[in-house]
Amino acid sequence: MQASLQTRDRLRIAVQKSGRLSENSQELLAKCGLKFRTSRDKLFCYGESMPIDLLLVRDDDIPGLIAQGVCELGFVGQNVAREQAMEVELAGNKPSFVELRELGFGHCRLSIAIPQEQSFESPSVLGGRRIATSYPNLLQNYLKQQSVEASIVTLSGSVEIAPKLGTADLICDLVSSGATLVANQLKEATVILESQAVLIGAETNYQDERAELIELLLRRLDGVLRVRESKLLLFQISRSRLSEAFKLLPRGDKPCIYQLDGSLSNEVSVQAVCHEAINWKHLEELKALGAHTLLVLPVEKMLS
Ligand code: PRT
Ligand code: ZN
Repeated sequence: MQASLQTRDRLRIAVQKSGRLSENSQELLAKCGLKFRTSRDKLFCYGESMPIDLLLVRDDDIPGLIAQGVCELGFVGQNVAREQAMEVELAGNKPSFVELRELGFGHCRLSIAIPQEQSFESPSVLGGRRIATSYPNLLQNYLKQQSVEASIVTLSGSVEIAPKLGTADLICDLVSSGATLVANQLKEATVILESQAVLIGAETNYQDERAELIELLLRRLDGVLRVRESKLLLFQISRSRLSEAFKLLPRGDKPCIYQLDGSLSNEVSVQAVCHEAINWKHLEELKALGAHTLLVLPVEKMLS
């Protein structure tokens, strides 16, 4: 029987054991109030604060573990999630996981890169070339969309040295700072996927405790993700300037207004939770409107 069909009263989340996503993934779970006891084999960590356990695995294995029902949720790069979903789709099937939340870390792009001395006027220059990649399905889909025929050389690693070795003419690989491309005399020609870490999960309606645990975790995660950029802005201003002041505020919740010194004063105190960065310019513009006693405070937790 498929593991997801068995009833279970604990949830399992898979995260990358060691690599670029490990630290941020575990930090995010800690902020959601999850604590784990590390086991000796360091593969399975028992959840101590909630019935949620952790699996530490290779990132590429995470979508498969969800598909098999070994775990319910996982943290992976969109590059991995989309590549594996595309493989299933190109075979005419439906992927067995969905992207639930973008997590705001692990940003990179999957790009086609060409030797520095070459030019890239349009995707048609890829026609008939050999492209090395670890993302054959995303690349195949891109080439199909562009109506370009090229040959895909699938490699599991060290893609960037393929042109130097003569095993391919150009590459399709992940780029973040671009330093690796420069070091290999390559340049970014076109981006085929903008990627960041995502939470993925099975498209299953669990009939046991797991349904409630997923809902609870998503609610906490949403709170943590919102809080990351959020700040509480406090200031005092004349009531007559309020509508102008509101136009200057970064995106956020509806501000609360408090009357100062009883009903005689025209001054009000404003309290606004902003979900975008508040910079000096915002404060200076508010001050120019007559606002004073401006305070920007960090928000630690939020539950809406
Ligand atoms: O062992 P395991 O299979 O779990 O790890 P891994 O080696 O497959 O993955 P890892 O840890 O390298 O990357 C995990 C995830 O981090 C990726 O799937 C991406 O979602 C994300 N990520 C973000 C990156 C990069 N940035 C990145 N720069 N993954 C890889 N790179 C590599 C890229 O492949 C290239 O070799 O870094 C090099 C380019 O970096 P720049 O800065 O020189 O452009
Ligand atoms: Zn990997």
